[in-house]
Amino acid sequence: MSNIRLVKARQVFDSRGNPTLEVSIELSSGAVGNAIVPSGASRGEREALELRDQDGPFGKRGVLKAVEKVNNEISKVLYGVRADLFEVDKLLIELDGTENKSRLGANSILGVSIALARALAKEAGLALYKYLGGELSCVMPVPLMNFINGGVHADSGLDIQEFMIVPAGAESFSESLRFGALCFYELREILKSKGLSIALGDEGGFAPRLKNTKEALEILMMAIEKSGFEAGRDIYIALDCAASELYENGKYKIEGKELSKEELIGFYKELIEEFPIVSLEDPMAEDDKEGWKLITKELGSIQLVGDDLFVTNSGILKEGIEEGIANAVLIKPNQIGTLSETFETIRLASRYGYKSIVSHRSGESEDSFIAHLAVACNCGQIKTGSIARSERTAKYNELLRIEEELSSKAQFLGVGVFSWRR
Ligand code: 2PG
Ligand code: MG
Repeated sequence: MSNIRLVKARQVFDSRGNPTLEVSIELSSGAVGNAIVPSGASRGEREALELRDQDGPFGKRGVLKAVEKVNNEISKVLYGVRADLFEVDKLLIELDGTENKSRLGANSILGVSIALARALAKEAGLALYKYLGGELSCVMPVPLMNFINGGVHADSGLDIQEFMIVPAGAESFSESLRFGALCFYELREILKSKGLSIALGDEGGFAPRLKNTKEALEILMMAIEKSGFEAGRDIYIALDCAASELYENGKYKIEGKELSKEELIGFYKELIEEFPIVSLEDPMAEDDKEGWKLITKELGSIQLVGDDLFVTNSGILKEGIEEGIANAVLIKPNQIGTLSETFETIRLASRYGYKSIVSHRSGESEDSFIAHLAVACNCGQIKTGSIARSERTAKYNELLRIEEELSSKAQFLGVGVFSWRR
């Protein structure tokens, strides 16, 4: 294993036009790795801190301070250090010295962690997913495709943040993308025929002004059927409710009403009865542990995903497992800040029978790292937006390449990924 010869960061732009960090690492073998860090809009309160400038040429949006941290402090400490991913992550965590990486910034640290993984994979002559996961990484993920954008990702007026289709009835990953794409084309036609906007939201889904959750789901169902598929057999539905955004003074503000936790769960129950919903992400607010307990008891037969709730943090996930809340965890490397910790969370989840879903952020780039991560950890699910906008398709396209490379070794779990052994 060689040493680190160069660590360099620069400011680039993400899919929302906001500055973000790109890190390059060069090893003494000459192998080079790059990484662009994503950025979220609806964040969990306990996420590791993303370092942004207070002022400067891009105002509060800039990441020049983070660039400087990498180019000075981090690059000096890492110069000549053995390029061991686990050891380097550990060193950076110690160097930062805070609970939530607020001194160096989770964006600075993650950029280094991913760039190093890429450089090491190159040095080893391996595809990134194989370097990270090993020879037995071969499970292609079921895509959760966000076709209607709401919440803080669009001005559609919809309270629920993400309406996703899940083409789990397909036989392979590429086939599931085909199901998704056909459905997307129909959805565009349906919206056009109703005189609704076909402009895209932050994650590449449509952002039409619709009345409410039910109308959005009905339109999705129409698109599934018009594209020749059967809802509940070929294609299912998943929602990210991002309920922390709806929570105020112990109540949920949704569709002009103020609901108690019991009423909100009642609302979800009705939706699940009417539509083929297999997964609910953040159905309750991150601070509403009672609500989470209740919903896990009542609706735990479907996938209940903690995103803002667990923030990819193994310590927080552990607490949740002990409390018996949720049954799946969303995996976003920038919520925690290093790859070692990301893998630790995935391992913990699987040890306790929780599912993991690898996820993008709403602010993304051409970096397709999460495609490799999803295959490396064999978790069977990825959430990376719609089948439009290059920063989203970059991940799908990379997965198509991986599937081609894996050839007959590729596995696709399909609907099976949503079943639990009880
Ligand atoms: C989410 C994500 C990604 P953001 O809530 O799951 O879809 O959004 O990156 O804005 O947190
Ligand atoms: Mg979420």
